[in-house]
Amino acid sequence: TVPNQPIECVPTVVVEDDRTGLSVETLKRAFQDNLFYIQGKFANIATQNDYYMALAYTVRDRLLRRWLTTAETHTHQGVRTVAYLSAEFLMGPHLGNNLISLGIYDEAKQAITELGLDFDALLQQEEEPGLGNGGLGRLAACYLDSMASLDIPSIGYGIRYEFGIFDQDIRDGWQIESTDKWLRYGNPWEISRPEWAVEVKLGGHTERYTDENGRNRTRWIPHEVVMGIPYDTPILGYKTNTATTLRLWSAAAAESFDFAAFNSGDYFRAVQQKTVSETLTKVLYPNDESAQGKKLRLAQQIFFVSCSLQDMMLILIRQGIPLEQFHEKFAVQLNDTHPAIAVAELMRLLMDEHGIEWDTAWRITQKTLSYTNHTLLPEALERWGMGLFSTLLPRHLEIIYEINSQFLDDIRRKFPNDDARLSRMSLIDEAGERYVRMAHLACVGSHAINGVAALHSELLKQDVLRDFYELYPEKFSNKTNGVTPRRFMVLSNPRLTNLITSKIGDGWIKHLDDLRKLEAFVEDADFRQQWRDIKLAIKQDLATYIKQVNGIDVDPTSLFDIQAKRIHEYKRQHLDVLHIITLYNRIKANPDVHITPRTFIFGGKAAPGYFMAKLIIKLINSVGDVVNNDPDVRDRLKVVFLKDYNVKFAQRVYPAADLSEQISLAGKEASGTGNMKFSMNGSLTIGTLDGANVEIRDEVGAENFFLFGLTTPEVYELKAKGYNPYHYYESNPALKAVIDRIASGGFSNGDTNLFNPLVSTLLYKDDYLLLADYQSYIDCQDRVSQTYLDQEYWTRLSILNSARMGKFSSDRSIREYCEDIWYVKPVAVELKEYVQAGT
Ligand code: CJB
Repeated sequence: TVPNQPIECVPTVVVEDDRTGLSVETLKRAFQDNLFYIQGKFANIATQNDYYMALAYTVRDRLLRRWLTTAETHTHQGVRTVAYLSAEFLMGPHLGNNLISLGIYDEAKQAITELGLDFDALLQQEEEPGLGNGGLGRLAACYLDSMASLDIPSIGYGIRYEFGIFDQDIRDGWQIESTDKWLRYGNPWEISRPEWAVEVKLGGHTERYTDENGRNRTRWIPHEVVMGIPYDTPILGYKTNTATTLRLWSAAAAESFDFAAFNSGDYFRAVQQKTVSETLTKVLYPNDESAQGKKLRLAQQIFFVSCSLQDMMLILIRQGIPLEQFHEKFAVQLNDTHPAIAVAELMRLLMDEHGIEWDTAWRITQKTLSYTNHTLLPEALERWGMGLFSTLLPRHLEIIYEINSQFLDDIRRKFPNDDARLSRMSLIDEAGERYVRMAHLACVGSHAINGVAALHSELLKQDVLRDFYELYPEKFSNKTNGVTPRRFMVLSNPRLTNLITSKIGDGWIKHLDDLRKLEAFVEDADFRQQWRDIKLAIKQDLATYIKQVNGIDVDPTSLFDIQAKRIHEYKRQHLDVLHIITLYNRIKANPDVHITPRTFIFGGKAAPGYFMAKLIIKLINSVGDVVNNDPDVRDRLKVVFLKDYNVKFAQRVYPAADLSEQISLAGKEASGTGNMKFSMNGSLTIGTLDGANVEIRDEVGAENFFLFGLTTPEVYELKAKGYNPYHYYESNPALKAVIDRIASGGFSNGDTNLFNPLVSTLLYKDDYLLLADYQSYIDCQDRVSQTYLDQEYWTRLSILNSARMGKFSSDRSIREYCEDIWYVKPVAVELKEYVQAGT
């Protein structure tokens, strides 16, 4: 028999056994069994990781029947499936989430505790798969959770990076990066499927030939062929039988050995090719919101896109479905432009590999693909230098030229004599060095284009994609981001979850709009007290952690003011710092001044090559060193930078916030999703009218949101008339004192050089208008401090914030994608009875 041919046999698994049973007793037996048979350890030598693995396998066993039945159901019903293509999936730890989805969190906890082990420590043991940078990758993960929970046939396709986002340490206030060896101790959640490997071509040249039917065809003779091996992870929906798949591709050499070199005795050269191929999926590029144009990055993109499209085709071919029906069977979502090469690759596969004519292939491609834009920042818009592109993807370039030629003809018909428009819209940037514009390719090749918050989608239409909107207004829509309440409330905030559920039942976990029912309890003083007690207890836990890790004492009754996200100038962590120094200056001017005690907490990674972002981290830590240790401050202010912020850690941080900082310059943050996670957990927001903040404020009510700063039109106007940051510095004494304290070495032991790049950027450039927004921010922060003094009032606002966050469930987002873009409907998965052994 051929190894990858399925062989039918009689199922012999019994109805309920140690691999499926959900009772505490069964879980205990299964755990001990796995420790012995899978980890191969007696308890006396087992490590914490062995115990974690034993529990993970216990849980995975319980997913498998749902997982396989889901795949079988979707195949048999021949339904349309969503394929979510993303270069990043920031999944976070799987164990706790799967326990919640299975509904056996408490049973597992009891089983592990009765065996004398620390359940929480086992959850913490999981090394999270950090296969993403920030919001974009985490959104993909939330969407997988929602698609599974809503029974939507779906599959996530991405890259199995051997090293995910770097681990961050802080030394002497600076960020230090180290490699993230997440696979070091094994990954119990994935199953590799080498029998479904596919080949990806790179480099080389193309040739024309005439096929047996006399048609002119093109053949690609690659320089190199790399294998893609799929690794599958189950994604179980919340309290449903649907378990979908995250399929990540790992690169391997097509031939383990170059036999010619091997036979000539050059063993090392023979093995070298293997190393080169495997480099492809070695490491995640750690740049968020910036495109670098590196060859390896383009190779990663074509690699996972080609693997995924070939995989979809094989799924159809195995079922005897003609590829002319590709778009009826798959809706392929492009998560930003990272997978946009799919436009050319789908065309190539359909035409060159499967003999479909151009016009049919183009119709299939456009009906299949849709594109989500995630950013307005010009530096994040991907374009590839022509030299690089033609060397790596010669055939794709030919296809792109042909698409472009037809596309430009189309524009000429609709907008005659408008050469400026043609050059603005062309898929090729011809001004100076030539580039392929990936966002343009995605727009032309897709039937739908969306932004990720109402404001962002409007700005796309008015600005970045304006020409495309004028050409195809019908393609554009908005799909405001959402986040999963399973991970970011139920799993990360069990205390609040229990309180909410005790009042309104647990329906809200799947229907987040039900949180509105909490409004009925706002005037209930007992309820408010319970709400406050829970927040305080969570803050106490974080304070303990901060003491352990940072060695800083923080007061859990102080206002926890948190900014946690990637470090970026447009996100303006340094505006937050200007506020801290303003308060510090007030204390230095008068130590007895009234100050609402605050703990300023920051978390986030800077791209390793982003100097200014790294300097902002250094500034936060330097200000902390001074403020935390100045006796005049009398512990009223504390500044803490939490290192190595990731999903696992974020789950502890969101529930602990009183105040969430969402202070990007208006018009810069596409949506934000941390803003939603904080607010769901009862923190109030201080924010600008940017991204989804606008909609959050609409939902929670203007009176429950601390708004400050310029609006987007005001930003445009100010920039148009010529922005001069120095003017704000000169004319505002408090601001001047803050900047002067930094510039004069007040946080650098007198060194006036250290922060000079930051100071001079602010004074003479200030692209993100910190100085323009400074006074408005400080006034707003003063209102925050005042409001916090009235704890009863603050608690009301906190409850209302949670209660009104229903819109921001990723379930709502996914329903909108299903209805407007994918045309995919839920499919119920029924678990069949197992056949008893021997029957
Ligand atoms: N985003 O995380 C990234 N990386 C990028 O390269 C571009 C955008 C973020 O995507 C999130 C999900 O849509 C947005 O909420 C966020 O505003 C955006 O910065």
